[in-house]
Amino acid sequence: MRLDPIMMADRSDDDSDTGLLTKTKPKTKRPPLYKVMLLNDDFTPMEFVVHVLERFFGLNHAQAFEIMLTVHKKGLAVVGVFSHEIAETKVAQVMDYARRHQHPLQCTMEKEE
Ligand code: TYC
Repeated sequence: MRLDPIMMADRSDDDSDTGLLTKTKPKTKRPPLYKVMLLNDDFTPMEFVVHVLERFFGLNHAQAFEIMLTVHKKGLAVVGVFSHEIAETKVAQVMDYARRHQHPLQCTMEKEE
């Protein structure tokens, strides 16, 4: 049964003329993710950084130590990937905790491409 022309105007995936499928993909874009990074400095004690990684990122001691060493050697490392809201919270928690303990530790976030 053919649909009348008035109905056709509303059908973006109509294939009744050629038999070729021209369906348009429904756009359901996933929200972007954000990398949370720790930056190296010369003053924050290694044990403090390990503690921060355990406390705020749920890493075990070995994982935390390994990431701390990567930051120490390379200058920075991604410590986790989160939604915008969670990433913002992690950054704020780390920055506040470091400030309260008078360490210059820096934590930042960046959109994952
Ligand atoms: N470089 C610091 C030191 O030698 C340790 C350190 C590691 C500091 C990681 C910050 O994000 C950091 N005490």
